Amino acid sequence: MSAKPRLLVTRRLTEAVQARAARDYDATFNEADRVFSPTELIERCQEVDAVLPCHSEIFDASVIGALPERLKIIANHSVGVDHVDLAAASARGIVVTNTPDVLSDATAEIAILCMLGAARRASEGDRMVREGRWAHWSPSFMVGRQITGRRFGVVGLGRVGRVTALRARGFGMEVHYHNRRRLSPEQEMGAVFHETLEDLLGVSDVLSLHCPATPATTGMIDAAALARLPEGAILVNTARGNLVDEVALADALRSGHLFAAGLDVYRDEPGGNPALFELENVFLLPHIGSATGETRDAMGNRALHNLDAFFAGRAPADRVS
Ligand code: 8YV
Repeated sequence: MSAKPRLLVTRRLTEAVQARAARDYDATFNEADRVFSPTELIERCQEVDAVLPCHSEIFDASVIGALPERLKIIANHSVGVDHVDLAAASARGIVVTNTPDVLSDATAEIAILCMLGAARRASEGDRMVREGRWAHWSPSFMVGRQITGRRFGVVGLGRVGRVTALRARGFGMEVHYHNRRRLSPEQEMGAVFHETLEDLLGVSDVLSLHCPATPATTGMIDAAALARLPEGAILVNTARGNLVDEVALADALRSGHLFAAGLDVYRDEPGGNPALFELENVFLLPHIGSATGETRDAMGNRALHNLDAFFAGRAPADRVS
């Protein structure tokens, strides 16, 4: 029997996933769950045939250029792959996979939480009660925005976008979307297609971002885009921080043009943007879109499934490059 492939798992994953990885691979784990520096990441990859990273490990061209010949696959534990330079990986003949589908429900739940948290001033209310500042009540106290029956604009009606749109429809929201290409009627599920982002912005009482971060989408929600949103709109971002110009967002929140924003992702992670912390009308979460036990198990299993296929000589189902 040939030796098991050597695998580096860069972050601590669920017990079930690590047990499966230990059973089927000659696996090295990161029990301390420390984020490796680029130098450490390169060092730890030297003796392995495969790596199973999270979005916290950046495989840019310089890291990929320093990977050993024997390393043939980067099996990501994430749907987003913007932390991997796909062109550099493909030039080196390294296969890259992701974990689509399995995190759509969990991420859609967080998008709805961000929408409601922003619309109904959840952070502000929570802080007030918790800090003992709730000394007053009146009919005009903490009045928020009702989202029922409003227009829900989706940028990127892909897997996560579609589940989120279905959930939004549960609130009687009318779904609009913009994609590079119009979807089939079955995939659209009655959502109204807008050929341009500009058109979508104009009709979005709530705008929810679900597209990948690419050079083309970086900074797409800038000052001009925010200005196109209807007065009192709400921005929800559970995709990637760099889709949004956070300086412009803070301005739009400060001026009141946007009623609020609900964010799970930031340009700088971990940490977020201190300019946003000062504003009452933002609901902020620390990138936990897919953070449920079920989904973490499913993501780990999906990554291992891709590795199993690759080492069995088959095409991994979720190959992105
Ligand atoms: C994950 C994510 O928590 O899958 C993604 O792209 O952003 C998150 O859901 C993270 O990437 C895990 O590596």
